[in-house]
Amino acid sequence: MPNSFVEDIMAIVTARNPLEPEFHQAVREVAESVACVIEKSPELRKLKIFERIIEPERQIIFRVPWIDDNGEVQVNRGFRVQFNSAIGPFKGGLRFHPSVYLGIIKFLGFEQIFKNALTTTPIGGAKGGSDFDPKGKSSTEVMRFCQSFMNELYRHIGPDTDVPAGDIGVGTREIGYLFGQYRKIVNTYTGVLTGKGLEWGGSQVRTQATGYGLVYFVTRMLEARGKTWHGLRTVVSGSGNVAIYATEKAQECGAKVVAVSDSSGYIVDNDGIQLDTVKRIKEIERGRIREYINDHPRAEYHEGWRGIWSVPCDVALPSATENEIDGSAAQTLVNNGCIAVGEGANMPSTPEAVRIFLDNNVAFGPAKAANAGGVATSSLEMCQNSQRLNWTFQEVDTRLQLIMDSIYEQCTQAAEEYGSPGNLVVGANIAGFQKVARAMLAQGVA
Ligand code: NDP
Ligand code: 2IT
Repeated sequence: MPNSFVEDIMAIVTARNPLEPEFHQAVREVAESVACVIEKSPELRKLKIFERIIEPERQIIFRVPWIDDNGEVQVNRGFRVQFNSAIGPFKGGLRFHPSVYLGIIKFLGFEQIFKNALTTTPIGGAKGGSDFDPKGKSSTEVMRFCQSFMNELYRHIGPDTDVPAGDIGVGTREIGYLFGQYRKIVNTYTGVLTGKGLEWGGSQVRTQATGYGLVYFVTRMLEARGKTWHGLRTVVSGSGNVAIYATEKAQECGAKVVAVSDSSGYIVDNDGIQLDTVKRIKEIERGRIREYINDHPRAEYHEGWRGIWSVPCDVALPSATENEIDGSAAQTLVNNGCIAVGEGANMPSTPEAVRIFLDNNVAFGPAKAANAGGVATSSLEMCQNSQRLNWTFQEVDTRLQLIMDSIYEQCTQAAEEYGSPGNLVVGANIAGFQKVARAMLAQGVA
């Protein structure tokens, strides 16, 4: 029965959403985890809760025309997939990257439903973005693009409807341009976006939240095995928002972070990554990670980002992009003695990689639980905007830690209850699904 449930669901998903392998991958994993819940509940099956959950409430695709610095007209494609608002307004990031197409936004929006449910805060799931590539663009080009993007998006969002935020290629600069245009169009100052600057409605800790939250979550995974971060060799992929603040908190906890990367290659520094240098190159100069060795000649730079998983480590924190750890990279990590993997990126491990980690008793923190600190803190930003108050760094950080602890508890308890003790993949999917399913049941076929 559970297998036929999964295959029935996959038949619908693949027929309705052809050529979207990332979306299929995300749905299959959740379906496999929750099959046992659906099996026990004729009501969930009869009312087609899962069949409804895999169909977005609304999908918007729009033209984004803009003029580059040479006076040439450029045309990009914009997306917003409003997946599920059963437990709160749609919420989720915007990604600007040339690889963006509908299937990427759908996989991310689908994951966001369950992640947001786990945060304990009332937010639904959504995702958006564009195939616009911010790399190599001037700030005025990025601004003109963001303004054009918002000229269409504004009519679909609102502080009680849908609240976008950042993701790959969208940070405080882009949120600023988007917010400025929204405010001008609607003539109202509201918390319609999160990840805003601290002086214009942003929350303390939001910049750090995904990376810090990831380390808080992995701390609990390590504790469960009687370990602390102290002295653990750690590899973090990426060198963007998530990677930088995961590195910062891991170092604060006593880990030795020895490698970081970008899409061109990776750095190994056996003296420990000097984070100030990474921040300067990435946050200020918007440069490439290879420039790190100019300041630290004892470090090595290797071309190609995949090789980072061959750097021996105790803990791996994939924090760049989807499917960056395949089966062979996972096996290499296991062979090199890796004891814990915490997913900072969304779906960074392929299904084969996840299987290898679980089969080899590697403590594995799945993305929708481990990286939920970012969106959880976005939700705290929404609270502060509604109250027209700003909480202190300490207050937000304490709430973030409590939320990550709660997510860990929800995952371990659900895994235990449904016969997969210690399997946080199953636990996260079941706990996230149950909250949304209960809300959908209560609200009728809507
Ligand atoms: P950033 O744009 O700040 O950084 C992304 C980093 O990943 C860069 O170092 C980038 O390198 C690298 N990268 C991106 N795409 C690829 C690729 N195809 N191959 C190899 N490396 C790549 O994004 P974030 O740090 O915000 O996001 C990283 C991941 O974390 C994403 O999966 C995102 O969905 C997820 N996430 C982000 C949250 C947030 O709050 N920002 C919250 C939860 C999850 P380069 O500069 O060369 O492109
Ligand atoms: O994937 C994610 O959770 C994010 N990019 C953050 C979304 C948000 O609304 O803060």
